[in-house]
Amino acid sequence: MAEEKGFFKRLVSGLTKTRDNIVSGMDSIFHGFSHIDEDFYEELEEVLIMGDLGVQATEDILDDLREKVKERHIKEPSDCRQILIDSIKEQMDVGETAYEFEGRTSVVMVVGVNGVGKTTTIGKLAGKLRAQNKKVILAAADTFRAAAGEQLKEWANRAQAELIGGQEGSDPAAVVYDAVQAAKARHADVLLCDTAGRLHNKKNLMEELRKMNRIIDREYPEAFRETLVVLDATTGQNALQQAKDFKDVADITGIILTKMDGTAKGGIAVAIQAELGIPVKYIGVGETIEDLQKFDADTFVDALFAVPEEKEE
Ligand SMILES: Nc1nc2c(ncn2[C@@H]2O[C@H](COP(=O)(O)OP(=O)(O)OP(=O)(O)O)[C@@H](O)[C@H]2O)c(=O)[nH]1
Ligand SMILES: [Mg+2]
Repeated sequence: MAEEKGFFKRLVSGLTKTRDNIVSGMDSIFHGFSHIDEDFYEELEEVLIMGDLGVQATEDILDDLREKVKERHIKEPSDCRQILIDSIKEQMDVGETAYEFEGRTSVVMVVGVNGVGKTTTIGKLAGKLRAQNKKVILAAADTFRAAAGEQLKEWANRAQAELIGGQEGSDPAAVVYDAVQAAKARHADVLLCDTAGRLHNKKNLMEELRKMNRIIDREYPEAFRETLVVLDATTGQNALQQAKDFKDVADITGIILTKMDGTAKGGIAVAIQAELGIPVKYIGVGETIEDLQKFDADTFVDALFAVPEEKEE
């Protein structure tokens, strides 16, 4: 329980900039308007859009609010606050978020454009799984960038996981092949595959992903599969577009939003779940091995709208 409380506190503090960006704007509308009219809705819309909740989610949230205001004969703008909170939660509901791979023999492909935090996230995930006493193998299938293998090796050491790598410029699919054989031979619980964020072009990158997937399908059909897209929360709406691009070529099972610490654009978590229907499974809240947390939409919204302690009376 104490740990849970600490976790929530860290989330509340990590969301400070997003809160300043969205919630304080909303609160000034709730307090600044004496009645609910078109201007009120328009200003709310602006705050939600500026807060990176996305056009789709914003419209749905406001439609829902209008309906409830009518139904419940609400007159006070401040009475809209809780309705809005509930409505955001409802928008983000993508059903039960599954972490089945953590308890199965699984292969987790981690994809995303360059610099979003794939390698770091794999290191953190490996740390989490090792803490549960799982046997973890990391595949350094980013053979494109010179230092990528070294970087993953450091994380493997930190997390005490095994690493399978290849020469720079070698075929990433061959690395995946070797890693799968190693995972089978050594009875690994989870194989985490790091991939390149940048190849010669986007088509190339997507082709490479397909190829790796085919190899895992063929060589390791009994493994439970997970494909996670890593997105950098600080890039706001760009992150949403990246998720859509990957969704077109791969069977994406979840999203990891990194760099949630210190960004004002945390609202993108709402847009992603509402518009893509793909669960955000983890969020990155810093650069160390502990800075990866499971994501729960309700907790996220509660933390976003929480009154930070120093502001409490
Ligand atoms: N503040 C913060 N920084 C992060 C987080 N996740 C990753 N980073 C930092 O982001 C930078 C890029 O991370 P990488 O893990 O190298 O990203 P990548 O996607 O593997 O990059 P490429 O291999 O070049 O495609 C590093 O400096 C990380 O420390 C996070 O949750 N919070
Ligand atoms: Mg990397």
